[in-house]
Amino acid sequence: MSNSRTQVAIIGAGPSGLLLGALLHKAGIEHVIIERQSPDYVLSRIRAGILEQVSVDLLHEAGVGDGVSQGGTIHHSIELVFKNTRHPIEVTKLTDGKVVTAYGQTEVTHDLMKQRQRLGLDTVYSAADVSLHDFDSASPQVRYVKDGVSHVLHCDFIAGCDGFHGVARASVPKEAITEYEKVYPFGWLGVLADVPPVSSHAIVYANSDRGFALCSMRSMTRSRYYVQCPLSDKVEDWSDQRFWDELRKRLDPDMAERMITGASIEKSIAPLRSFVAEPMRFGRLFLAGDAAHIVPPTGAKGLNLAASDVKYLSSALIEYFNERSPVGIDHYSQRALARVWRAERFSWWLTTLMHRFPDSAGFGQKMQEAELDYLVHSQALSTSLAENYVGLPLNFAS
Ligand code: FAS
Ligand code: PHB
Repeated sequence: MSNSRTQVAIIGAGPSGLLLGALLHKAGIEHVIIERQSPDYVLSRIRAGILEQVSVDLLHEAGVGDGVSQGGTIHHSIELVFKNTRHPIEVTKLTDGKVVTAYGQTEVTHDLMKQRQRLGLDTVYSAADVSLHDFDSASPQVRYVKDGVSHVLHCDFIAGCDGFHGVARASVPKEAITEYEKVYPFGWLGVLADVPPVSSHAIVYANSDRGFALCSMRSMTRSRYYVQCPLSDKVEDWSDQRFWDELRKRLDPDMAERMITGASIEKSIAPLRSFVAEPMRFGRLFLAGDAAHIVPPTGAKGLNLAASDVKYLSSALIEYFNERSPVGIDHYSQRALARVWRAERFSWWLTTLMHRFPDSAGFGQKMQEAELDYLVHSQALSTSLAENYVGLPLNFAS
């Protein structure tokens, strides 16, 4: 049994854990990241693609902003397709200049991992049997097995950045936590392909009576597309040809015509859910990112919420260690949840508006089309969509 000590033990080397580690290191706070998968496995998961300005600013603050500056694509609008017609929503004009940046989560994770390697920071990959102990005391610890050797990491705080299926939230006594959940009756089939994006200036969201579709990008030569599919579908049910044909049927004729198709380099089906665990602090254990909440990816909020949690949590821990003030850590949960619930609302609203629900044929479809028609002609509703899409400020009246 090997014993060691640090100030903050971070569980999970996804975007939340890596970003938190980078910000704590910059403030001179010792930390160790414990990750159950290998680096390659973490990088193999294809997920988010859109960064709010708050997230881009945080990457610069963490010292890894070069990647998004050089490889990101700034967008000033999004496009909504319904009744076979495409409508731009000028988010930048509607929000006095705010933008979103298309830059994949894989790239964000890679940038943060490279920085950690360069700085020689302590990251334990392929850690097995990770368990959390005594986080309701002043001496919490994390235990894990690495290459057959048992380790005990003594720490002052534990950050649960281990995602929806992680061990951190699962370690909290049931009576101490309240979970809110909505599971949607469909999934997203996502395809990554090395073809130029059909729309490189705006993400396209399509509501069709066949179901939802989304056209995104990772670069000018790599595209990311999704179609809504039944939860019973398996990836092997969808050949590339079937995917491209279905995607085209859900877009307007002009975009369908211009679509450049090619072999998929990644294809996966993700379920959609809304989930929030309250509170996000349990003694010396804090939850951040997907460990605490999940949004349906329609609003492109998952990764961005993880980033804002990490901003709040890193500031709170820095205040505790460097100024010996508990104010930040005492307010972390309340502060993070205020922004989480705003993003949950927006993601639920856009998902409900854009997807075909089993019981929403006929009248339900007409209601969606009527709301979309009102939206694209209403400055007020378009502004509401725009200000949520670009991301609410970190400090907002709540
Ligand atoms: P992550 O889940 O990314 O990272 C958690 C890490 O903890 C993982 O590396 C995991 O291996 C590790 N871990 C888990 N259990 C552990 C244990 N017991 N011990 C140690 N380590 C452990 N968001 C969008 O905005 N747009 C999208 O299109 C989008 N698509 C998504 C598709 C899928 C299939 C999923 C699951 C999520 C998607 N998301 C999307 C949301 C996603 O981007 C998350 O918001 C983002 O990954 C959150 O980052 P983390 O909080 O770091 O959690
Ligand atoms: C993506 O690029 O993967 C993406 C973009 C916007 C979304 C969801 C996913 O709303």
